[in-house]
Amino acid sequence: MRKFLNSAAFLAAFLLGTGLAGAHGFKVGELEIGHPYSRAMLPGAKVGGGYFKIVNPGNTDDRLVSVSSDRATSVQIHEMSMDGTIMKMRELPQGIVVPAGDTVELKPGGYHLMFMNVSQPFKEGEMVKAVLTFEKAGPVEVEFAVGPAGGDAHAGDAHKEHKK
Ligand SMILES: [Cu+2]
Repeated sequence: MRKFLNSAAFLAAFLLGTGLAGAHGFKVGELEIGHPYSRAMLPGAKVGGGYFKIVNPGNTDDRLVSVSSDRATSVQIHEMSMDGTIMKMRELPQGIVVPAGDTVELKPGGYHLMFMNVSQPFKEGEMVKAVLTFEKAGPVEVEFAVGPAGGDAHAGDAHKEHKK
């Protein structure tokens, strides 16, 4: 089953990856994972972010429960939000619910993944593999397209607290 899912994801990546730069997607069960991407990490940086869209056209809620990657010792699911003027980050141990008929977006400033203790910093232009596991739809291997080092809060101060 896992093997089938992986090859299906690979095929989807191949078919969709040949279009517009970065416009790639993956499917698992009824869920569609749109354009996973990350940013190039600065030398010495230990954490990398991960972003994508999850579309759930089905009739049942699902939940992103865990993520793993051989590029990181662990991958955490985080939420970033403004508390007044202070940017706050917290890990979501329960993951992220993807309601039936809805779309959830992981993006800078909101929900995101954190690749922890990355030993080989992500470089622009490479693809970083990770496995997303959903409560109902199961696991799916996806690839994060690494773009330029961004000026968003991820690359900078907001993530210093993650390095402890
Ligand atoms: Cu974070």
